[in-house]
Amino acid sequence: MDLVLNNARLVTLQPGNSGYQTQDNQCIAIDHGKIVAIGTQTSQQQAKQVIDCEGRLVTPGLIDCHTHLIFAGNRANEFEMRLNGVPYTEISQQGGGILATVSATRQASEQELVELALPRLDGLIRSGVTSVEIKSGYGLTVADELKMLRAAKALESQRRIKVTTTLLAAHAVPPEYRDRADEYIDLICEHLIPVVAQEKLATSVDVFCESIGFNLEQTEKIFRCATEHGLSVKGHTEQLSNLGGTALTAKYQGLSADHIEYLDDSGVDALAASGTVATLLPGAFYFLRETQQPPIAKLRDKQIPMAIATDFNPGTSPFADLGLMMNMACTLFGLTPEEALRGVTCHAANALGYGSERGQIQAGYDADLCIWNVQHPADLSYQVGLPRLHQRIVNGEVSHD
Ligand code: DI6
Ligand code: FE
Repeated sequence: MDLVLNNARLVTLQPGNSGYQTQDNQCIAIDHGKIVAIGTQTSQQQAKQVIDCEGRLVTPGLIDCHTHLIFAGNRANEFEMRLNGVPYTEISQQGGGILATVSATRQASEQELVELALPRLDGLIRSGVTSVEIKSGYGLTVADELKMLRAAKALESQRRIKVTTTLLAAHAVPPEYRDRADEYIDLICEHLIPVVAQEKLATSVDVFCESIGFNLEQTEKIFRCATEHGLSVKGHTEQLSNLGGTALTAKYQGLSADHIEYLDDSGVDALAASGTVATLLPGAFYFLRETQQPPIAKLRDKQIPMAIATDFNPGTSPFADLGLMMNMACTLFGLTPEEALRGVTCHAANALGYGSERGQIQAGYDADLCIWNVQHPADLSYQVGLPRLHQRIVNGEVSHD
């Protein structure tokens, strides 16, 4: 045995459990990066390393299933503009917004992008994140999108963290393709998705399906192409208006539909039928001072898994703290702290296609764990900004990041 955790207060988040089902005095045995046994006693004499958790709470490592961590530049000026009364859509139409970050990101080298991302990643790590999804989408050329994906992957060699990458070339129409969005979609389908699939630079493809992004027809073209190349799909859908992107994502067995403030009943039904995860991004809701609430009661009623993520990005969610998002999911959307914890563990794992490997404490699962300096699991949603993480374990290795 490589590692044994003793005297842990466990919240396993195994399916079927309702309530936290907290269990005290538990041991977890870990070998070759995987959890091999859970119980009240294990054969710890043979373990190479033993950690006494001293009764601390142990949960699965947290999973941030939606971020835009790689970018250059800063948009504090737009924050100021918005508070002086200019709406986000207008800033974006004037070449600000996403396109402002695109021009800064194009000028940065892959190495510079890695350096800029590290402090953001460290924020997430301090909040207990062991797996993070990172999207491209600020390059919008073949070369710059590939550069972003490579920079995202390179973070794995800098910190003890698992990175999942998503191609979001359809994030905005690049300035060179102004009024020629369909040609840009063709470029993505013909020259980007095949390379990304071939070089395994991403496992899924995302589209910003919105009036200021791409319409349903363009979104479907990308989804069809991604599927043909063996990549999963995801959507930024129903964030600012209801276009039907969520139902389209569900039609392509999407891993997740994200934002969904404007989701209607038919969109909820489509999610229920496909098993697609509903990812809530309360940071963007809060930062844009949105008032339209995602349809939480209906999602709950249909037992649609709800994930929670930071959406970390320079324009609409500059918050590198997944615990803060758990708190916001509770205070702004009315999730229970238990739903919030499932949202950043088992449901977030499903949103990345890792539902049978990560996000739960179960034999056979990856040994990605957090040991917390808190007593009750609700504390993880209740408190913000306190140094409550005691230790993080990724693939059975204790992290000292
Ligand atoms: N929706 C968002 O909230 C972010 N992207 C998206 O499609 C915003 C990204 C940005 O403003 O830079
Ligand atoms: Fe996003």
